[in-house]
Parts: sequence; structure tokens; C-alpha cells
Amino acid sequence: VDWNKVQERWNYLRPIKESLAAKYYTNEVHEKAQSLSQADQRRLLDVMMGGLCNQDSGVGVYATRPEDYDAFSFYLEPLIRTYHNIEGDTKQEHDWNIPIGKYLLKEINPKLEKVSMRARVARNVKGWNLPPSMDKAERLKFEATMEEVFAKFNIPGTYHSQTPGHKNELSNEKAEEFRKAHFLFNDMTTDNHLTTSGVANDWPHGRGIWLSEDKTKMIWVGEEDQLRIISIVHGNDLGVVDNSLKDLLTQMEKGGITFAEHPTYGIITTCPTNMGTGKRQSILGQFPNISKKGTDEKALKELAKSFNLQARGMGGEHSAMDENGTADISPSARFGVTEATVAQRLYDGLVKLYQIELGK
Ligand code: CIR
Repeated sequence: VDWNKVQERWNYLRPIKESLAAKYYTNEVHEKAQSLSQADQRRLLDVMMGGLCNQDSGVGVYATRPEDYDAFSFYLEPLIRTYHNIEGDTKQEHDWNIPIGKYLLKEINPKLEKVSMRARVARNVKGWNLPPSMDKAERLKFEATMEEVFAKFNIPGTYHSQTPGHKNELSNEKAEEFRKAHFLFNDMTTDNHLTTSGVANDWPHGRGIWLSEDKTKMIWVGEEDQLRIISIVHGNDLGVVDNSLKDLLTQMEKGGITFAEHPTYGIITTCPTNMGTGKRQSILGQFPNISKKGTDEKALKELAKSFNLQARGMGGEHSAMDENGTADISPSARFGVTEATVAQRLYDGLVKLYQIELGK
């Protein structure tokens, strides 16, 4: 690897938009990179590829296997610490004790009687490469292994594969229907961050979705993380969606798989922004006043940010808002908070956001 070229490229990108990957490519990292074995040098270059190829990167790195977080800690540790605001020796803890009947949305606003509530966790399985460095054979083997796990579930559901020629191959029409319902992920080759980092390689092989019969639980196979485990419930009690998600996680573990975990950072994810709990919990809310009927997205995003929440358009991170100012609101913290804290922060943040929306 020609590290001088890499350094030149970061220097070129820095004034356009300084990703964390560029910011932490210091002279010390530059020296250290050159002292690595050839194989590790290539691996580290792979880790940076998303950032090197995309001028709009905010983060700019993806881990290629769980071990990268230790092998390249000289580079990734300060980056992770900055992104997650980690001070001192914070170590990830888990707590799934999220009560039913405590976080009731209709108590915030009587209109929130039936809301789309979503919680997801990112997971990767111990013993496998992370998606950027899986080859086609590993992706297919992973998919087959997960199908064995799904077959043992006591929740009725079906696995739909996007692998060409798979016995349960998802038709284009059905895939579109699932995407419209926000069940299924997008064609990964449309995202430059995912293609350049290798996450989207071999698309659509080894990709698919397990969907429960009642369509409240789903598992994505082969997206940015090997697994995204999701629960979507229409209602107004945040605890219900959490309990549904925890049930699904338990089923996965009972099926015999062990999730990759780091002693400090918690759940290992491909993108370091998801480390910790790997949990993102959101509701679809409407904020016509704050967003001026969806024309001032920025106002809603900034206000949400001041309450440690993230507001996204309905179709994901970079999608637009509609005229009702419909937004997906979630707490931004993933690391150093427990799963229970994420639910509590969502609730507390929504209380503040709706006070302003309703002019209280
Ligand atoms: C970036 O650096 O901007 C992209 N790699 C995305 C970072 C946010 N993480 C994510 O969507 N998982």
C-alpha cells in the first residue's frame, strides 16, 4: 500500500468535508500503518475505503472483521471515542428491562394513539467476517446458516431470499411491496458508501428477509451488518416494541448463534457509529408546526438534535420530509447507554419535542 497516496487523498478531502476518518489519519497513524504486515496494510486500506472514495463521508470507516477494532485500535479508538463522546473508561453495559405501561405515547399527545413504533438492533455473528470482506461463498453460507436458525423459531414466519434461484426467492413485485411497507432494505448498490467499502459486494446474493406472519418482526440478512433484527408495532407503548424485539433476539440465540461482542465497545457492528447497543429505536411522528409543513426540515432536525434525538425523513437517513412534517425520531446515542436508556431517552425527548409542536 502506498501510504503517501493515502495521506495525499485525506489531505485533499479534508477541506471539502472532514470525515472522522480523515481527522484521525494523523502523522502517527501514517507511520504506524507502514509498519504493519502487508496483509494488515491492505486490510487497513479496506477499512478506510468508504471514506477515501466518498467526499460526503462523515465517518468514513467500516470494519471488515470483528478483530479490526483491536488490530487497528491506534486509528479507530480515538475516532470511536469522539463519535460516541466517550469519556474515561466507559464500558458498554446491557439492560433490556423495559417496562410495559410506562412509556405511553398517548400521554404525551392524545393523537399518538396508534403510531408506527420501530426498534432495531444491529448484530454480527461470532466467527464470520463482517460484510465488507465476506466473499460470495461466505455470504451464501451465512444465509444458509441463518435459515437453519429461523427454521427452529417458535414464531411463525417465512424467509424470503434475494439470492437468484433460491427456493424462496423474493419476486421483484413482492420486494417492492415490502419496501413500500418499510420492511425491506433498499438495493444496496444504490449507496456509494456501501459499494466502495465492499459492503454491497455480490449483491443480491446472500441477502434476504425473515418476516413474521403477523408482520411485526423481521430480520434482514446481509445488509450493512450481517443481521438487523427489527420489530415494528403500531400502538403507543414503547415497552411493547422492545419486548417484541427482545423475544426475537432470544429466539436467535436459542437457535445456537453467538453475537460478536467487544469487551469495551459492546455489540460489534460494521460501522462504528452503531457500536454499543447497536439499537436504534424510533417512532414516526408528525411535526407540521416545527417543520413548517415539511418545508423547514432543518428546523426540526436541529431542534431534535438539541434534545439528543435524530430526525430522519420516512425513507431513511437521507430521505425528504412530507407536508405533515412526518419524521422518524430516534435517540442518537448507541454507546454508553443501555437498551432501556434508549427507550427512556426517546420518550423524554418526545415529551420536549411535542411541547413545542403543540405550543404548550
Ligand atoms: C459516512 O461516513 O458518512 C457513511 N459511511 C455513513 C456513516 C453513518 N453510518 C451509518 O449509516 N451506519
